[in-house]
Amino acid sequence: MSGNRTFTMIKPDATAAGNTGKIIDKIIESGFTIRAMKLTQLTLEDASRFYEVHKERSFYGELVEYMTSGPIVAAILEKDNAVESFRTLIGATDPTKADEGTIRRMFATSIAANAVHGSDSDENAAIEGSFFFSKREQV
Ligand code: 3AN
Repeated sequence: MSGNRTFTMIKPDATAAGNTGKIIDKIIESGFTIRAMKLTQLTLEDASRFYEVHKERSFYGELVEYMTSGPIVAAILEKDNAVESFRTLIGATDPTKADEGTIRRMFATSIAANAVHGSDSDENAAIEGSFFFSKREQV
C-alpha cells in the first residue's frame, strides 16, 4: 500500500526568483496538506549527506554546490498516494521534458536548477522528512 506523506524542497533558484508563494499555492490547490515547513539554507555537509545516493553521478559536485547557493523551503506534505501524486505535479527532472502545467515546466530553469525536489519512494520520503524535521515539528 502506498503511503500518504512525501517530502519536498523548494530549491534555491525558485526561492531567489520569488516563486515560493506561487509554488506553495499550487501544492495546496493540488490537494496536499502541509504537515511541516521551514525556510533554511543547507551547509555543504548537509547537502553532501542529503544527496549521498548520487555520490557516484557526474553531476554530484554541481548539485551539492547549487543546493547550498541560497535558501530553500523544506516541507512534509500529505495526500493519498503522496509520493507518486507529487512527482506527477512537479513533472520530469528536465524541465524541457516536463508536461505543461507541472511545477518544473512553470518554474524550473534547467535540469539542475529545477525548482523543486520530490521524494521518489515512501521510504525516502520518511528518511528525507526526518533529515529536516523532528517528530514534534510534524503535525
Ligand atoms: P528527480 O529530482 O527528478 O528525482 P534525480 O533523483 O535523478 O531527479 O536527480 C536528483 C537531482 O539532481 C535533480 N533534482 C537535479 O537537481 C539534479 N540532476 C539530475 N540530473 C542532473 C544532470 N544531468 N545535471 C545536473 N543536475 C542533475
